[in-house]
Amino acid sequence: MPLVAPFRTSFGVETERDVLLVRAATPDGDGWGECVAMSEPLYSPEYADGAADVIARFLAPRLLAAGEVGPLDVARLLEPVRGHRMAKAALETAVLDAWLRARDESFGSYLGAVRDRVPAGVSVGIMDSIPALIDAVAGYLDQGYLRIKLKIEPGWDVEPVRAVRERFGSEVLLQVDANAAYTLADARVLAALDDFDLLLIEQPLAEDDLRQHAELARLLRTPICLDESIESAKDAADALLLGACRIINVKPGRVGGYLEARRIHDLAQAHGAAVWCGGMLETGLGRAANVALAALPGFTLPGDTSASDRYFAQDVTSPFVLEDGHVAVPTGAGLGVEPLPDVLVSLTTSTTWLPAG
Ligand code: NPQ
Ligand code: MG
Repeated sequence: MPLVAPFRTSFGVETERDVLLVRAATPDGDGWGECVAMSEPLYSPEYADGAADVIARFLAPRLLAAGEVGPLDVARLLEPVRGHRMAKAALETAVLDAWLRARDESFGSYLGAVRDRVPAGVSVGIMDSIPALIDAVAGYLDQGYLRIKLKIEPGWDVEPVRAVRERFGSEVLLQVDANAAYTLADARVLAALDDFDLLLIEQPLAEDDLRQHAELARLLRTPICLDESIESAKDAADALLLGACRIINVKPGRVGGYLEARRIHDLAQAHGAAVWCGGMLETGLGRAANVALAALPGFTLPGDTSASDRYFAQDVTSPFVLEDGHVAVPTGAGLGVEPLPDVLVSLTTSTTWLPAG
């Protein structure tokens, strides 16, 4: 799917989204799951073609051999296969969607949503110049986005943050995301961001730098939020108790699914830590489930739950839109949205059918 504009982060520039969808065909009807792996292993070790391969060869066969499978069975059946959380999440989501549609219950209701709409934030890529960044942020604020996240990297950090604060004022909810681009040796630059009253700094150091994040946290006033480092509820417990972060960006794909994502929510709530729902440039299918998750009570910060048109001119489902800076939680059964058949056909480059038995 072509992106409406190139999206640049500290790990590269993306101009299109390679999307992998899973359809679970069951006697009671279909269910959908979106695998959030990128086309290249730059955000995490998983990548779309690899996820399709591990699903076809190792994961789906375990489910298909298990007979009747409910949503609570999937993680246990796939547990012997190490890693590949994004691939596993797509399968679990497809099974959960089919199961919920058959029961006529929505994702939000099942997960424990307490809101019918969620505040929307937007992630703003690294730009070629400060004026270009100011224009982009102005456009998103005009559309009503309630929180701005600036992507940063060494050389694009203090000055863009200063420029956005000076132009739009101290009231704008503002945060930054480094996608692991710094080391502890950069602590002084990162501490310079303390002057700008940011909500948080997301994943400044490498994903396996939990101890270093705890050390950095002692040098900063701005709360550290972890994204790439948190692959499970166990990781979340370790990070919170180590003092590596005070906030967690919950991405269901990164942690193996919506059920594990909910465990992280519950754990963080018990710990008194805030969570928010991240984004991986999902189509309307993944976005629907994210918005449902973001409606849980512990999701107290706006997420990267943007409208469809932040990324796509034509979404796979009917689009999610911004209303008064919020996105509505779907109320229909399961995800509450389905692929538009013509759009799905026009975008599909390959299909693999994995028969049961
Ligand atoms: C993050 N997302 O929070 C990610 C990273 C990210 C919305 O900032 C293609 C597919 C490009 C997935 C670029 C946001 C991507 C991607 C960035 C995910 O770290
Ligand atoms: Mg991030």
